[in-house]
Amino acid sequence: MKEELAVYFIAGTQDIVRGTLPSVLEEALKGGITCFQYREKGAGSLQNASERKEMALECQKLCAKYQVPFIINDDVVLALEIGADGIHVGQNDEEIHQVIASCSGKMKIGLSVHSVSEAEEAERLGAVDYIGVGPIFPTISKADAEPVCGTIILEEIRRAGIKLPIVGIGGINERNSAEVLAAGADGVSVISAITRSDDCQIIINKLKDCIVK
Ligand code: TZP
Ligand code: MG
Repeated sequence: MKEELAVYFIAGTQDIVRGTLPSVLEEALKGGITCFQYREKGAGSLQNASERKEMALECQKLCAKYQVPFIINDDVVLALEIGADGIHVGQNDEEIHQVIASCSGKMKIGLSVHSVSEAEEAERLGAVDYIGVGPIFPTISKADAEPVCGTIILEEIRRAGIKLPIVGIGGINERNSAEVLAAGADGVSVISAITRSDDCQIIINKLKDCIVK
């Protein structure tokens, strides 16, 4: 799992400023992302269930072509229906025990946490495969984001002995990713660093270079 978290791209229709989600995703896959999460959420997102499913299937197909895990954000029914590689939920999404009951053994389970105690609870559950921690830095991509926690939270979670794979999220780019990894994350998840770059291949290479091998 840790290797798959290295450069974890997240996007939905609402994040695309140039081109289409499939075209941006394929560029990112060519550039070497290690994981993709389809997150259709907030202003500008697809609202129609069949359009979302169609988009999910198109993204899933692209990920399969490049052998990159395809994860769905906060939609257990869709994830099960199309056989996604994983489901990711936040603290205010579908209840984690319910997600585990429906998805454990069928796909990876990711959970967002914003504190040491939430990270400890995630580990205690024994069925969460990785945690997303953030927002590490201010983000332009999530209107209802929790307060910024800084890289210190990663150090605190590691100091508490949490062994779960960690991916940092929120305002991460090629200039600050080394700091996120040094603080204890196994990888970085990004939206705008890729969707708003002129050349995502260069950005992805830089993000990959920060991973200590
Ligand atoms: N959860 C916490 S911050 C965030 C999400 C989904 C958005 C991250 O986007 P960006 O553009 O990489 O800051
Ligand atoms: Mg949420």
